[in-house]
This record gives sequence, structure tokens and C-alpha cells, in this order.
Amino acid sequence: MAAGDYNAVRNAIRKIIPQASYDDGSAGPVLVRLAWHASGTYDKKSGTGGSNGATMRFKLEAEDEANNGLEYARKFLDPVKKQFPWISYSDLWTLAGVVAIEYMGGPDVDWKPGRVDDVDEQYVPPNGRLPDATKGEDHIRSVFYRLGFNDQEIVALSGAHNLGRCHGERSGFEGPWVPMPTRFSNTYFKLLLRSQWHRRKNSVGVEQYNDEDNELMMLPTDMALVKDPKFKPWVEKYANDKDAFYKDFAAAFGKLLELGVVRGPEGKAMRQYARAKL
Ligand code: ZEM
Repeated sequence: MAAGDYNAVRNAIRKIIPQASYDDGSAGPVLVRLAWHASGTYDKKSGTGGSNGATMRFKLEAEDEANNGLEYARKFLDPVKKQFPWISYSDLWTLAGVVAIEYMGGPDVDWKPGRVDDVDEQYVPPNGRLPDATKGEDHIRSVFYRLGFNDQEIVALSGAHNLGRCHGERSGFEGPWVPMPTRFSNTYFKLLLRSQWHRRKNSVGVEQYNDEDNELMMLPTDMALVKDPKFKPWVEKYANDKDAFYKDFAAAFGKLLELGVVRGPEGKAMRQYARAKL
């Protein structure tokens, strides 16, 4: 296969998304989370972190508690990397998020190649840059403003919780947000507004919000989106206007995957460029 044939890589990613014996039969949600966590370490002030470098291959970042379970996503992609050794892990992880969103019925997201994998640990960002689900709106803002997002983009990105589930042994939280966690939709926003959520301790003793039947869940950070007077209008908008959500999600997710990626003249992302900007 010719180097640079990203459509061939996209097809190979589509083939590994159905995983009969994993979760809800799909690797899609955990691939989306891998792309997000690879990118969400960015810090706009120092220019450090972000998807370039694929620094989650290194122990410090792989073992950040926030990344528990993402080894599944990385393993699902191993055969694709073997088939296309010329693609960098940093491009593969971000592209897999894009392909997974599209595969699950979500919007097309702009994606550009050119990320270069780091060869050593020198640029691994410190642990603790990803959001903590036990916290509230101030914490959410401090993390996402550090990434360069505004309130509208924060709510749009949070709509990714239409996908997948929480795993007690990974995060301490349990359950899916929506009844069909492998279809992209705006159901998460509708449920945030319409369901009665009660706070309870789950089976591992962690406080979360559940619906009447304890089948669906919300994190404390999810509930902050309807408590906060600036976030809530965006939740209402996306609950009522699916097209607006898809459009805004695609823009914000595309922006997320580009954080910290500074490309040189040939399109290759380079550490020298990132540092020159500091
Ligand atoms: Zn999530 N997320 N996330 N998220 N996330 C989980 C799962 C998934 C937060 C969070 O703590 C958690 C964004 C924002 C935020 C996905 C995508 C995106 C889980 C469950 C937690 C605890 C992990 C587990 O147990 O396996 C917090 C606090 C967030 C912001 C305040 C953004 C932004 C995302 C993408 C754009 C996805 C797809 C999942 C489901 C993963 C899976 O394995 O099913």
C-alpha cells in the first residue's frame, strides 16, 4: 500500500471498529476517547502537550489514571499500524477518532496528517491535565480554557458522551449515558434536560447521577453543564437542534485534534517549531 494513502488507513480502521466481545460490540467510543486524551493535554501558554508526538506511548502518560482503559484503544489499532507502518501513531490515534465518529453516524471532521512521533520521553506532559469528573464548572473551565476553548465549544465537545460508557475498574464510574452508546446523536443533551437524575453511590462507592432505573448515568461534570447558567443555553440549543450540534461538534473536535500541532513548510509537525513559538 502506497505511503500516504490515508483512505486505505481509514478503511482499515473501519474494519477494526466492530469488536463482538468488547463493551457494546464496538471499539468506536474508546477510539474517540483515545483521540481526545492524546490531544487534551495541550497547554496553550507553554505550547506543551497535545496530540503531536504520541507521548501516551511512554509510561508516565500511559499510567496517568485518566488514561486507564485506553490501552484497549491502542491495542485495537496495532494491526492497522502493522499494515501501514508509515503512519505515525499520533496521526493514527487522531484519525481513528475521526473515523469512529463518522462510522457511528456522526459528522465528518476535518483532519490533517503530519504529526511526528517523539522518539523519547522529553516532551511527555505532566499527569493531571485531563479533566476530573468529580468536579464542577470552575474545573471544567480551567481545563478547557487552557486548551483554548470557549463555553459553547465545551458544551459541544461534551456531546461526545453520547458515546460509550464508564467502567468501574477504569474511572470508578459505571454505566452508559444513553441507551444506544454506539450511535452518535444529541440524546445526551436531551437526557441531561429531561430525565430526573438522582445522586447515588455506585457499586464501587463512587458518587454519580443515575436515572430512575439506574441504567443511565451522568458524571458530576455532566450535571455542571445544566447547573451553570452560561453552559445551559448551549445544552438546550444542542438538545433541540441536532444539525447545529453536529456542525459545532465537528468544528470543535477538529480543532482539538490540531492543538499543539505546528506544521513546517512540508506539512510535518515539528518539535522545533512548537518550541520556537514559546
Ligand atoms: Zn469523557 N469520560 N470526559 N469526553 N469520554 C469518560 C468516557 C468517555 C470526562 C470524563 O471524566 C470521562 C470528554 C470530556 C470529558 C469520551 C469522550 C470525551 C469517562 C469514563 C469519564 C470518567 C471512562 C471509563 O470508565 O472508561 C470529563 C470529566 C470530561 C470533561 C469535563 C470529551 C471532550 C470527549 C470527546 C470529545 C468518550 C467517547 C468516552 C467513552 C469511552 C468508552 O470507553 O466507552
